[in-house]
Amino acid sequence: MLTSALSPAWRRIAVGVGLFAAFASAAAASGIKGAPPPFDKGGVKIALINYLSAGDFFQAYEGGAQRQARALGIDLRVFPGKQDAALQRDQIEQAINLGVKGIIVNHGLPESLKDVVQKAVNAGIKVVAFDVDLDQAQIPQIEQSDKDLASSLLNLAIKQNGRAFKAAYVYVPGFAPLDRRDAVWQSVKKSTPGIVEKARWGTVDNPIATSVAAQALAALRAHPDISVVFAPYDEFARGTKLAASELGIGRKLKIYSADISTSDIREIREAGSPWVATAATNPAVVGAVSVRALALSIAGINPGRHIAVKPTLITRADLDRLDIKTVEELSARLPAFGTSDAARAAWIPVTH
Ligand code: SR1
Repeated sequence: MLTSALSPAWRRIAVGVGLFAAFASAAAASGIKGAPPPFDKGGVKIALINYLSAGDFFQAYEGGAQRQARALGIDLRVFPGKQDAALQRDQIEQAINLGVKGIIVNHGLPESLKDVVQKAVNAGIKVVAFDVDLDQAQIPQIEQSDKDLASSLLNLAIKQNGRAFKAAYVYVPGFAPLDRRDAVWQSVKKSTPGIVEKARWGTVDNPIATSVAAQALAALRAHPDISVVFAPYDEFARGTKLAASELGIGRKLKIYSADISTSDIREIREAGSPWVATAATNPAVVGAVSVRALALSIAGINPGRHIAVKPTLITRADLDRLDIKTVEELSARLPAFGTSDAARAAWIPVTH
């Protein structure tokens, strides 16, 4: 809208906002002193192309990426994920046409991405991938050490429930982090035959937690002897917890999950909650690491083929003991959760 079409008061606000935007982009355009090209000049354009955007994890991931991009004077274009492989391909094409210097691919289906990502690489665009294995040597892979994440949860489950219990498992194949966590679940079941998987469910249909709850309700009703649920994605835990509360079995069930957000902390600490532990990174840190890894690549510095952000095992007892109510409080109490050493360089101002 033209400012001349506005009332004088709104015109002053619009001019103010315009001046702020112009000032901010001038600051970004001026670049970072001492940084390698093109960051010395600023205004570097990159794209974040998501497969999934809904839910606390992905919102916080995007927030962390935005903050790190701003600190680097990067113009970050975010493409929302709608769990639509064709749309994600199309968005990569759009990013190529926009003339971006780099692309972060956040989740997705490898088979539908490989050729279009190769097209970007051939065009000289740097690519990093978070939680999707694009199987290309020049593409750094970022992950949350899913093996450690799942192992720490299952070791705790065995410590708290013994080596023999009836379990349920929440899983959807085809997502790299869930597949890596699944490999650990399979191996633990093999080495601990007393753990019997009585039921399995899982869906990523939106809204995920509600869809999972409908499945969990039927399975838990059919198998009242289940005492442990391994649900390594927070949306899976939320759905299972909803079903347990509907059935009034919250106090005899223990849910072990992954991921954390402020609302997850509330759910874990709720009186009688079956959600007893989660293994998680701070998703904002993972978003920031993704941007830093891409910035290094664009600057011609190899950030490494595999970049891992280490998860922390967080129990309800820890949260209660430290009286932690938010992710920010958790980051302040546990520095290893609030920041990462991955993909750093002296010229990169670190936000997380
Ligand atoms: C559907 S995949 C969900 C997982 O992706 C991220 O890695 C989060 O940790 C979440 O658990």
